[in-house]
Amino acid sequence: MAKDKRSPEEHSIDPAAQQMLIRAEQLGLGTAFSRADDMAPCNIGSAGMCCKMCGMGPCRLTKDGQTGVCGATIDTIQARNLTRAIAAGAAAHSDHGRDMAFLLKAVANNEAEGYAIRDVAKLRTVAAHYHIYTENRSPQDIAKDLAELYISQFGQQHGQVAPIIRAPEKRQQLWKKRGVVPRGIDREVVEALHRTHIGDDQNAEHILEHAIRTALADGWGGSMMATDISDILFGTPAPLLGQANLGVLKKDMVNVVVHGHEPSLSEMIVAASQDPEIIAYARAAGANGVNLSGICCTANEILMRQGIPAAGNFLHQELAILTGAVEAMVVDVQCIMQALVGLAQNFHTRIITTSPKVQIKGALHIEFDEHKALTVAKQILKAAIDNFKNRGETHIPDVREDLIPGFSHEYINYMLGGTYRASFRPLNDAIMTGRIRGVAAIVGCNNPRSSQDYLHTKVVRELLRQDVLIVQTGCGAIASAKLGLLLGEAGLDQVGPGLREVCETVGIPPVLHMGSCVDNSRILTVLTQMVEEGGLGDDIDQIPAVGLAPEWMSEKALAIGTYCVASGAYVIFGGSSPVSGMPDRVADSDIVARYISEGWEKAYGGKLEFVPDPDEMIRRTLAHIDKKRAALGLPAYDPTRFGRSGDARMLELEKLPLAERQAALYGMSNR
Ligand code: SF4
Ligand code: MSK
Repeated sequence: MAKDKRSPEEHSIDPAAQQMLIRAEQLGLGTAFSRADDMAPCNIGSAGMCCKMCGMGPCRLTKDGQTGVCGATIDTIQARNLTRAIAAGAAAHSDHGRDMAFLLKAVANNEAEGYAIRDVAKLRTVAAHYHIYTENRSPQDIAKDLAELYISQFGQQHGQVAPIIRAPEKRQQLWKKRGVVPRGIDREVVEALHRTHIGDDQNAEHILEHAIRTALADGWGGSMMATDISDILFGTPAPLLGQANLGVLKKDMVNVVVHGHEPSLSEMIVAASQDPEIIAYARAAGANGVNLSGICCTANEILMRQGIPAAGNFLHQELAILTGAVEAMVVDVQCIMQALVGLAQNFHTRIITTSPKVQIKGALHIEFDEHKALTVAKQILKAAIDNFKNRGETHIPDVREDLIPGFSHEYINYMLGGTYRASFRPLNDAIMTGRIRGVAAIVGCNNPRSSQDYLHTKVVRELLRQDVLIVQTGCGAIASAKLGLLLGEAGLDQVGPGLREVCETVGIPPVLHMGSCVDNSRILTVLTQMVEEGGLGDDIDQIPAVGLAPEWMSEKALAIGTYCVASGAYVIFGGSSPVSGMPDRVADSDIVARYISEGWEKAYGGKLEFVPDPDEMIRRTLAHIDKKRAALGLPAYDPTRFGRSGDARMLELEKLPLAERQAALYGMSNR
């Protein structure tokens, strides 16, 4: 047993997770939490000071002035490692985008069983960005052209990836001037691997410029395309009621948990689960139907469009199996732990892999094929239903929270301005007056090296108190959902006075769930629309906004952070830094850490920093927001000016005697 073994309360702040961790202990089963306790990270590798790019190494640079066998210096090694991680993250997101583009093409050609174009308006809007002719053309014809255009972006060799034109004009010019406009998605990823091979690019800053270009190919390329197509095929999200946490599993039903990232199969599983044939099949097996729920970003995709509940975020994948109530966990791509199969062998749960790219030894593989997706979905559900009879004892924590997800940028635009004057004007105005101090995007993963959900929710709660409007995606969004922060009125007592007024007036929660990992591209779109609306400068780097990934763990998070920096945002990661070096022991081992902060800020107006302490994350966030407010000439943040309007204040005033109410209402100004 590890010396520093943590208790369930230290592993997670989520009561459902704590219950399941106690159960794991009782059963003598390991999870990512216990494995993290048992395995200390390598302090040289985690600081970015180890190179294993060739067979002369691995080289570990732990002394002043030391180089690798080839002569590589510490900054070159760190820049290479970071760039490779960013390229892997960009590849994962973008390959997801590629599959979506092929699906769109198949749907347009009537070759994809069960799918349809659900949001024709979005199809037309997206097509119009690229001057695809839309007048008097069928959605199928437009979709064919859009699919061809998007597919061509992967193998394109010259020019620029198409969605780049959706960035603010000034930002596009900056990227052109610095030579970082991505030419083609695959080209930038391949070049990142080439440049970081032994004996190639040996100038850290030059390597990192290509990291920027590769990340841009993700954010303003593959991810943006994935989001567009998901909305076109499955509907652009709008608010609806959902639930989150393990308590969404049902004792009397066949529980199927979909996990991973791609909505293509999971949307079809949603449809199949409501099919009378499948319901009858489940009833014949003694169950009350099929209960679908999600984990990770597949969860976010079907939660925000269909209201299918989320069983949890990244660190809940093993905990769901520990309930003993899951007949099948159906996985597609990304963030799927190999430990699932071994753990599932202690229960009746079947792990079903579905992607041609992802197989796990010991799992049942039922391959997804978009040409017969509904058939495959039914086959998967029948396998789960057949497994219901094997269920043993169950322990489902009675813990779940309601939430309102589905804040696409289109919906934010609509909710602020209404049907006839959809606009970001009210948001910009609220920031300009100081009612909203600024905006924070709090995104990214869970990491068992910290307490699950603690950093996410600590930062969210404090920034809300400080009148910062929060947008969330990915596992961060599910963390807040589980703790009840994604509800309208329910969370407003924890919110600063100005933000509360805005939320009550517009009728929104103070934390807006914007989707999955690839949907961080929606945040780029929101920032661009805020620039275009006017009053907050003429580029993204002038907006009082910060991006945070408090519990990051995946390479995709590094790609997201980097494209946000390149777009002008200050980005703060919690946890450990992959480029921290050990400046107290090895001089200059923090060259790259300094460059991606100060150097990138000078070049792009955005910077990337790794800050383990949540109080310091909050302090830096607020300081940055206030600095940007001052640079725009906006009034300094002053919460005492607000809180005298809004529903809650009116209800309070109603309780007062008339004279006092009048004095409160008319005796003081509410600027
Ligand atoms: Fe060592 Fe150079 Fe090979 Fe890296 S590339 S492992 S530093 S010899
Ligand atoms: S699933 S990348 S753990 S957010 Fe998108 Fe969650 Fe991070 Fe995977």
